Amino acid sequence: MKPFYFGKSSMLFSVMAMALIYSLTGCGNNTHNQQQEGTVDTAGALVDITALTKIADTTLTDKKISVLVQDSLTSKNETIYIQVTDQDGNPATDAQLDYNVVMDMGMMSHGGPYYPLVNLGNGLYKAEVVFIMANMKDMGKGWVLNTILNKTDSLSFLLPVSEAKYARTIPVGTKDDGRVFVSLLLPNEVKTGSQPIDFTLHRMEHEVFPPLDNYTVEIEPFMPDMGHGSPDNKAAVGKSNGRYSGIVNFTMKGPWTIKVNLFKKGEKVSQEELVFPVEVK
Ligand SMILES: [Cu+2]
Repeated sequence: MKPFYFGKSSMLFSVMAMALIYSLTGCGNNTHNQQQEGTVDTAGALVDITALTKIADTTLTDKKISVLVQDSLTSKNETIYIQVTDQDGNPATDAQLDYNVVMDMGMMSHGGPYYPLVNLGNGLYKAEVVFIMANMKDMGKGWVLNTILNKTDSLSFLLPVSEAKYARTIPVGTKDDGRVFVSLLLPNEVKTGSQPIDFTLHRMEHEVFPPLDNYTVEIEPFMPDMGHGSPDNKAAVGKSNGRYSGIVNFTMKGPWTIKVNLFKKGEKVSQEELVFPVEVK
């Protein structure tokens, strides 16, 4: 990834300098993994909590806060689940939870795009964060998830964010909106055939990363080894909140790339073509 510049950002940290309890486990360390009962409906998609990996938990007075993820966290658009219970593990339904994310790189820190917390009920919350880079060895604490309970108590978790196997969040310069982070939400491996393809777009505005609407994400799937593309693809169009959805058609198995260009009012506005590798199984 190309280097990019972030302004100094100590604001979030000074607000959070209250009860900093770091409950870090390394990548893939599942020793605190704990089975939980039941599935939860998150706007149509069922989440099996028992299939999630707990990467951290900690206790604050009478509450316990756990951080759960699908497998592990990498430098892309990721979903994180936060669970609040009492000391006995019963869901805390009376808690009010907020959060933010900051990357501490030692000499400086910066934020990244994240969506408002979704309350799934039963003390379970869904956070969606775009990790625009991976943690770097010997450079600060890396990504920190700050949770704020009932507007007063702050608990911070170190997040082990490693480099994504295939690039899924790539920055690109644009004509009007400066540097834009383009995140492809496809998994590393997909099946053949026609299927939905989703993106999120965020721009940088000083220290925040607002979602970016009113673009069209043009896609061109391509098999570099064989020199062909595929028919019947549809550009991803906006669904608001920086979310875009289109159709991609992989006509055979093997390594593909998806070339991506950003358009606004029919004009190409991204300064270079982005290339996302996809393994079609
Ligand atoms: Cu960073």
